[in-house]
This record gives sequence, structure tokens and C-alpha cells, in this order.
Amino acid sequence: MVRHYSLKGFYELDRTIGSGGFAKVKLATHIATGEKVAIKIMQKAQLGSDLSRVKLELKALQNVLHEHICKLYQVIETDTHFFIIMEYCSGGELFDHIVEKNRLTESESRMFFRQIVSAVAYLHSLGYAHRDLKPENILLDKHQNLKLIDFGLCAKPEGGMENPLSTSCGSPTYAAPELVLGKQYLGTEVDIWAMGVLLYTLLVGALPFDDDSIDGLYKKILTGKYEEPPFLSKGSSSLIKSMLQVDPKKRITITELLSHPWLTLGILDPVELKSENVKCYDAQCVELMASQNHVHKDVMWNHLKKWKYDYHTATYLLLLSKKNRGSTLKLNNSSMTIPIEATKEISLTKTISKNIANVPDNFLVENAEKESKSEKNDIILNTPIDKLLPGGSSTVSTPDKYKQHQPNGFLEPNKPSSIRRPLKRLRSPGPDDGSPIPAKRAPTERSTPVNTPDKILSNNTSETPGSARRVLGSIERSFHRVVNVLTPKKNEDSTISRPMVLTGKNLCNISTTQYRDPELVISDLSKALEKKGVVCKRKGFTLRGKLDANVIQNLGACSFELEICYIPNLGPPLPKFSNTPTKSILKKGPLNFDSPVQKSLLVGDNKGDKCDVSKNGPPSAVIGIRRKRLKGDAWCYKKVCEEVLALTANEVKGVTESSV
Ligand code: 6BB
Repeated sequence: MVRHYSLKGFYELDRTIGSGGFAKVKLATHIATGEKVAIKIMQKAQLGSDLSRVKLELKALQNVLHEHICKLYQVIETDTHFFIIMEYCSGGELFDHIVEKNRLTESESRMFFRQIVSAVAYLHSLGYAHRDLKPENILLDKHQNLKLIDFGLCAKPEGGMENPLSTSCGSPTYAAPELVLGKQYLGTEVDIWAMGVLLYTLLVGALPFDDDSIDGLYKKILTGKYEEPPFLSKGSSSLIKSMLQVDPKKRITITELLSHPWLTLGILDPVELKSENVKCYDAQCVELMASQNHVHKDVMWNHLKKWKYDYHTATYLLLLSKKNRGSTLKLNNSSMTIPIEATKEISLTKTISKNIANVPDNFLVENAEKESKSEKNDIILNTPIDKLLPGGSSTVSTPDKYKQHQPNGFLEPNKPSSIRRPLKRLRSPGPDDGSPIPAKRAPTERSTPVNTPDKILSNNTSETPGSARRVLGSIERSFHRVVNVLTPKKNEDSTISRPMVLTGKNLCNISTTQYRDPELVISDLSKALEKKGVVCKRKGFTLRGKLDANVIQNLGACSFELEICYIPNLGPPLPKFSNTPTKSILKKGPLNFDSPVQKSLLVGDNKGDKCDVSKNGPPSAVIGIRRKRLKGDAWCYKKVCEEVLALTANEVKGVTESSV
């Protein structure tokens, strides 16, 4: 475990709560206030051309303040790392929430969608287009408030939102037709289209446009035709239709959206786009901080009002949020304080180009988890926003070496992307849109004929899974939340002789089985997967599998983990072939959670215990299979797992019947 020197005394690092490509997101405690925060940690050496994306995100985050946009607290840059300290959203991804519920009701969708519209309208009013709106980029806090994240693809067109952009970017499944065609487009209009896709996924639990190949997907997007399930109300289907207009000029505008009848139904008020009022003077918070720092309150405020996004900014913003919640305000004396006068201001750009290297190397590495490049020479930089990018411009040209034309007209980097998942984020550099990032690699896909629309709503589950079109195939979007808590320590892996017992709120992304012998589960699972060409590595009671691109349909590569575990306290052991799932996410479809093998899917959050038991497990324990996505696009991965588990279920089911 790496202990980052620059965080020492300021933040207490906890487990990893998310990771994606170049960033690792850790849960941490802000020591002065005791508040939980999320710290996005990036190693500069791994950023490559994505460095400009990080800067773009930082610049945007320092400019925005809205209750439904994940708040930035502090930016720490060292010569090797970026640490971006942000609001902790304990509810995790909206995607997981949809997965958990299969699809949301009209009123819950409305409640969520109003928040999304409010945040996006606010961004548009500041001249930003998000350009990567999708449920994976929307998190939930503990009060069911949505928080938009990931501003790495946002654009602030010079001259305002009326100016067209030309960088094709974002996730293909949420891409508007004009993006697919590689035309110039308006940021506002593509965001509205993506919101249409988003609303559809909330209400239907599936994507409106989906295909196993990119070509097929694009063809569907260009027709603008999607299935309208009968359960959609008139209001919601007409709202979706108004957003999913192929002709961007016929698409509903953000202003019209704010007061759309479906969004105001039962609420009456139009959606508000006002920003949060937290950049104001709060006497109680300023005085508390002044006394902690032994300075006059005016000195304290003079420093705070510069909004340097240093530790003081973080403390102030966190105190304000505590105050808004009605908590007592106090500061922990044991936390590190930074002398206000001594706060350094060093330009990010200068730091990067000069690569400061003369600071003592005093970070600690505690065995295991060694990072490829150590965080040496830490220095906390308090970077004023106007110094983040030269001339304050967000336009950075893309190096030619990353430009590579794709058949679909998008541009992609030459290098394989370790950052993005398959079928994600296609970008082409444009001269005018403030997007510095070259397009991400889309999988090279065979062209497949466009199928007739998938029968997502049909009861026919016999063939290719209608449910593969469902959002809610349940496959472990949320597993990363619990990985550090639940996974046995590394040194236990090879010697572990029995599965772990998962209890309390750890019961997340788990399918229960009818098996009594964990050894049999793991060996049957591994045999079944092997038959399908998925070779798994076994470590203790965990199988780690990797799917190469195109093993299943035309899907991209992804990797996953399946861990055999005991689940106690579920009452008596399940009767043979019992058919009463505790909480089934997949109600139909190939995963067949109603089968004896994968009977129920339990969803919880990431707190709780995990402990060893005697070889046979607790008396009433059920053996479960916990699933975890390691890499891969959410949708793509879900499909892969549905396919894998559907096949596996059948295989293992046979064995189960003869072995239990
Ligand atoms: C953030 C977060 C904040 O996460 C992988 C990438 C804040 C994440 C979080 C969570 C799960 C459980 C509890 C809390 C700012 N930028 C990025 C952030 C990125 C990850 C989201 C999940 N997918 N809280 N959490 F993600």
C-alpha cells in the first residue's frame, strides 16, 4: 500500500471505491473536519495525452458549483501525481441503482431526471457542454441526490454555446446522430440527446439504441427508431421522443425541458438551475478556521475567497456542508495546518514542463501494492485556476501521432487505450471546441447486419437474451465498491482453504447457489467457463476470467472475478430447486437467477464484515458466487457476463442436479 506523503496529516486514506483507466478513486477522511471525501489519484506517468483531459476537468470543476454536480474540494499536484479531492457520493453509480431496481418508476425517474436537467441546464448556462452524460457518470449521495461527475470531455466553445463543435466524443450508445455522422454539432443539442437516452434507461432499464457492433449501433441511432414499451406514460414517451429527434433542430431545447409538463407533474415548479451559494462568507466557519489557524478572521477570509482549492478551501467547503446538514461545527486539532502566508502558488503548467525534482523523496511504501512509479518529490501546489492552462484557454491541439482515422469517421489514438472501456468515448480532435483529447480506441468490429429491434419487452427469452438489452442484468457495476473490504488479503490467496463469509451489508452482487460444497462450485464454474473458451485463473476461492474481444459476439475485451463465498443468516439452507428468489434483478433472461444455481441476487452497500469460518461454513450458510467487473464497459461487460453466466448456469445446473 502506498502512503502518499502529500496527503499525510490531511487525509486518511481508506479503500478504493472506483477505478477506471488512469484514475483510482479512494475513500478518505478529511482529518480536520472528519468528513468523508473521494480522492481521485492519478499518476502523471500514466496520463499521457490524457493530461489535458485532467486539466480540462479541473478547470471546469473549479468554475462550477451546483448541488447536483460533484463538488471539488482540493487539488494537489506533485511532480508525479494528481490528487483531486471531491465530494464522496456514498450511493455509488446511478447505473447500479437502475440495475438494482431493473427499471425505475415514473416518479422516481422524474425525481432523478429533474436533478439531471437542473445540473445540465446550469452547465449550459455557464457555456459548458458535458458531452459524456450517462448513468455511469452520475453518482448518488446518501440522500438520493444525484451528482454529475467526469468533466474530462466537457467543452466550453469560445464565443458561446451557439458555436458549433466538431470533436466526436462520448460513449457511442449515448451519441447523437450528428456526432455519429461526424458533423459539426452544438454541445447543448448532443447533451439533450444523451439525456433522452438516459431518461429511457431510467424508465425502461434498457438502452434505446443497442447493438453488438458499432456499425449496427450507429445505423440504429441514425434511424432514431427505438422500442416504446407500453408501460411508458404518454408524458414520458413524448418527452423521450422530443429529446431523441434525429434532426437536432427539432430536438427539445434545455429551456423547454425545464418546464416540460412531465417534469413538472405533481411538482408544478419548473426545474431550477441555480448554483449553490457556498462561495459566500460564513462567519461561523471563517471564525472557526481563523482560530484554528491562529489568524484574524479577515486574514482567513482573504485567503479563502481566493478559492485556491487548497486544504483551506476543502476545510471551508466541508464545514459549510456540515453546517447545512445541521451538524456541530468543530475542527480536529490533530490535523495538519498550513500557514496561510506560506501557501505556495506554483503554476501547474510550469510544474509540468519543468518537472520539479528537487524535493526530498519522503514518501512511504508499505509492501504489497507497489505502484509502477512512486510518488516522489511531493510538493503541494495550490494552483489558481487562471494558471491551470496557458492563457486560460481550454483548447489544446492533439498531437498528430494520436490521430488515426477510423472507418466510422471518428479519430482514435494509435495507442491502445488502457483508459477507456470498449465501445466508449470516441473522439476526434476539432479545431474549435476545447477538447484536447484524441479519440479513444473503439474496438475494431466486424460489420454486422442491423437486426430488427431487440425484443426487450418480449417474453420470449429462449434465444439471445432480450435481457441482454436490459440495464439490469445486474452484473457487477457495483462490485468495485466493496473490493477492498471483501477480497481476501493477497497473501491469503494461494493458501485459502475455504470461502469467506459475507455478512451484513456486504451482500452485494451475489448469486446464491444450491451447492453444499464450495470446492465443487468453483471447479464446476471453472470447467463450464473453460468450455466456453473463457480461461480462468483460480486463487483460493476466486476465479479470475478474461474475455478477449470477439469471444462472445462482437463484444470487446473485459475481465471479471467470481468469488465463492458463504452467506450466513439467510435462514435454513435452500430447499432443492427452490424457486423463490430473495431479490431477483433479472426477472427473465439467460442468467436465470431463478435456476437452482443462481437463485437470488442480494444487493447492499459496502459496509459490513467478512470473516473466515470453519470448513463447512456457518450452520445455515448458503454458498454464493460474488461477481466483480475488473475491466470493461458497463453495458458491454454486462452483456458479456450475461452470456457467460447464462451458459455457465446451464452447465452448472446440470452438475448441480446430479451433485446436490
Ligand atoms: C466518487 C467520485 C467523485 O468516482 C468508477 C469511477 C465519489 C466516487 C463513490 C463511488 C462508489 C461508492 C461510493 C462512493 C469524483 N469523481 C469520480 C468519482 C469515479 C468512480 C465512480 C464509480 N465508477 N464518490 N464515489 F464511486
